[in-house]
Formats: sequence, structure tokens, C-alpha cells
Amino acid sequence: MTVTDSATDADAEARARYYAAGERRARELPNRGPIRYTDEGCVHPDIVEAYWEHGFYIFTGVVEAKELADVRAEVDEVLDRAPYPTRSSPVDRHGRPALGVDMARNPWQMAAPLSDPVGGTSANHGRHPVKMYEPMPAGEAPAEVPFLVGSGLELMDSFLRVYGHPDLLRVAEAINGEDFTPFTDVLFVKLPGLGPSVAWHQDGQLHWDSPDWDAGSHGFNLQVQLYGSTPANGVWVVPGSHRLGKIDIAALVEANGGSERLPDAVPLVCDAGDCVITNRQILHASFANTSSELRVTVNFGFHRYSSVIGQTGVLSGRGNTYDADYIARRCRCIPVAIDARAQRYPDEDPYLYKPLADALDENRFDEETRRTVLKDYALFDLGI
Ligand SMILES: O=C(O)CCC(=O)C(=O)O
Repeated sequence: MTVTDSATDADAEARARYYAAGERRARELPNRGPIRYTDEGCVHPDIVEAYWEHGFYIFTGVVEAKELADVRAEVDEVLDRAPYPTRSSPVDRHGRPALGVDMARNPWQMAAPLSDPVGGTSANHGRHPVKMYEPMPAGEAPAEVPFLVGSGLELMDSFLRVYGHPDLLRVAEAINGEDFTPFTDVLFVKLPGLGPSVAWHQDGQLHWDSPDWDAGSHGFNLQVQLYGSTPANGVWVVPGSHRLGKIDIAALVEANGGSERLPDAVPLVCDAGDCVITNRQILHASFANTSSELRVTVNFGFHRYSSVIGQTGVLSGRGNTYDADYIARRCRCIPVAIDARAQRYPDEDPYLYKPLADALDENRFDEETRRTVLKDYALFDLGI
């Protein structure tokens, strides 16, 4: 891989060496390939086993070219309507109303180019203790760039259809059981030469000290890559770290001479249309995107029902009590997404979400469920 460095900092060579070595380590791992099933239609146990061993699995060729083109086109339209020049602006760069400024929750997260907006802050329950290195953008750069867009199921029908993908939902069932629930979802955007970093963290926050804590207590994220993902613009993980409990990240970086280039980490290297499942307990980060390649990730997560019922949210959906009605309301997004997908791809074998198998009619994708299920659905996230 060639790292084309748009930044002017002297660190570029060391960074390129680290990226190349990480990619070599990543490609040696046995957790990559198409989604495979047993004769009974279950996700192949070898896949499930490799996921639990390494904490992630890269599924190749999940989303086909035509669908990818649909999602990319809709994402382009959305990004064209980002607030400009900063998140608090009511207009986009063309002077039109920015998308989503009237929503109950502003979907845009924006930050200075190549910055680390969360490392060393109390954001996200303080889970990112160490600030990442912030390269200088080359040339003139905007004040802020979008790096996260929330409420994807409400804003983008193509995102909703990916969410209803039968293979991905079968994986969710295989990992979290048939009563799996949503977590949250978001579009991650790493603009070439501008995209901010995400400092090292473990996603999960609630169950570290639970008596029944295990490697699956905080669920997993699915990351569908619209353009692929490289060491320079993609997520890095420390394989197996999801099994270790809560990690002292600051101590780990200090023991690495203060460098955030952790020696055991590997990048999630993907082609367009690949999808990674990543355990939310795995130690992970992404570096500022100094490369010339764009990454856009359709990112959504799922939990075990037993991990969320009765809990009070600490991340997205913070402060809310996750009782059965609250969870059921958020879970309706799953059959609505399945139906949205079935309407576009009628020849595909759809996934049946068992907890709402008796409620298919009231969870069709139509104007009614746009209003009653999808509008402001993100207020009912299950953020643990
Ligand atoms: O996509 C990225 O750059 C970071 C993803 C991440 O940290 C997360 O999903 O928790």
C-alpha cells in the first residue's frame, strides 16, 4: 500500500512503516472471508469461534456494487448538506438549510481537520484517556469537517436497507442470540487529508464490574465499508483485547514510550462492500486521515437483550431507563429496515426478527412507520 501523505509533518515516514507492518500482521490472521453457513442455515461455527477468539471478523463482499453505488450517492447528498462552516451553522456551504438542523438531536459531529476531538476529554464517559498525535493539514483547510453523522436510519433509506441486510442480521443472531437488540448507528466519515482521529478506547462502559461479565457483555459493531478501509484511514484494533476486561489505556501508551502506535494493533483492511464485526470491548482507534483516500463506514451495533434490559444508558440514550417498552420501541427499527430492504430487493430471502415475528404488518416500511418508528428513533438508543 502507498501512503500518500498530504500532511507536512516530519513523522510521515515512521507512520508509513507502522502502517505497513500493521497490515502484514493483519493479513496473517485467520478471520477474513465471506459469510458462510452450515447446511442448517446457521452462521458457520468457525466464523463465530474466530470472532470470539480475535474480537473481530472481516466479511468480504457483503454489499454488492449496485447497492454500494446507491448508498454512496445518498451519502454524497447528505454530506453536501453538512452545516458550514461549523456544526452550529443553520446553512450548508451552498446557503441552503443544513440537513437535520431541525431534528430533535443534531446528527452532525464535526471537528477541526486531522484533530483528535475526544482524546483526553470527558466525552463518551471519559473512555478515551490519551490524546492522539494531531498532524497539520496541508494547505488551506476548512474550520471543521464532518466525521460522524447520526440518525442514519431516518436520514438515508439506503442506510436503512443495509441495516436490514439478511446476512448481517443472521450474524447478529449468531453472536447475540435471536432476541438481540439495537445499540446505535452512525456514518463514520474520514475525508482524505482532513478526517479527524478517534483516540484509543473500548466502547463498552457499563458491565466491566458485572458479576456475569464476559467477552460479549457490551455487544458488537458492524462496519460496512463504502470505499474500503486502509491502515491510514481505517480502524485499528488490538486482537483479543475484548477478553481482557477494562484496560488501562494510559498505562499502555506510557509503556509504549508515549506513542499511540501500539505494537500489537492491526488495521481493519477492507475492500469496498466488506463488513467488519468488531467486539465493543476490543481496544481500538483510528488515526487522523493524512492519506488521499476517503473512508465512509455505515456503522451499527447490536446487543444481547440481557445486557440492556433494566439498565440506565451511559452513552447514546444516556440517562434513559431501558425497560421492556423502551427496548421494544427501538427494536421496531429492525423489522422496518427488513421490510424497506424487501421492497427494494424482493428476490432476496429476508431475515425474520423473531421477537417481532407477530408484528410484521405494523412494522412495514411506509409513511406511517417513518413517523412512528424512524422519526427521532435515535432518542431511544441503547448506549451501554
Ligand atoms: O470508524 C472509526 O474511525 C472509529 C470507530 C469507533 O471508534 C467506534 O465505532 O467505536
